[in-house]
Amino acid sequence: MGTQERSRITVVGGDITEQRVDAIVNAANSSLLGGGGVDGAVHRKGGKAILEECRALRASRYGGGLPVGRAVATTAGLLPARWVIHTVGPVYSATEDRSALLASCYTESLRVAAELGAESVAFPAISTGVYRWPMRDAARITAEALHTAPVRVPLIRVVLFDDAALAAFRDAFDPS
Ligand code: AR6
Repeated sequence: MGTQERSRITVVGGDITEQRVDAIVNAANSSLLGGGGVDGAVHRKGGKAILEECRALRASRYGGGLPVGRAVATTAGLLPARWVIHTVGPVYSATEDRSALLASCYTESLRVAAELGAESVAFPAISTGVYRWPMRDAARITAEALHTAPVRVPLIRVVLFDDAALAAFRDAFDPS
């Protein structure tokens, strides 16, 4: 792949719900019916249209819930983005290596974004909150997944909520 065809990846501090991009990624759970953290903020600020589409997806395609590592899109409701891509991160385990599932959240979300025709997509640090994944390890897995993803979206932005997360992700994406 030529240099000009690579995605441009940026790592910034901020709130995922405020990103003016085509698609933001939600760190959801299998139920698709909301929760805390990013998920809570997305549904709170995005309004009821998102939840209604999530309910419809449960009724049609994901009666058993969205599997870990998969992704599905809905409207972004009142948010500045056009779409929300919901993905389900793995709960961190110290005894079982679930890093392929975490990487899959990123690559599957990019695949869905590309299918939608999104030209920009913003990710939070999936699984590093309620799901307890250690930040530096998550940052390394995320950088690897985004740098080697088979699907290209022109602009990828990783949005970190606090200084420690931002530092960990900056180190992983721009090691020096
Ligand atoms: N913008 C960007 N990052 C944020 C924001 C925000 N508005 N809010 C929190 N973070 P989490 P998970 C950071 O817990 O670990 C929910 O209940 C946060 O500091 O949102 O994948 C779901 O329903 C952390 O670094 O997602 C699931 O049940 C990161 O985003 C479960 O939590 C992810 O934290 C998913 O847990």
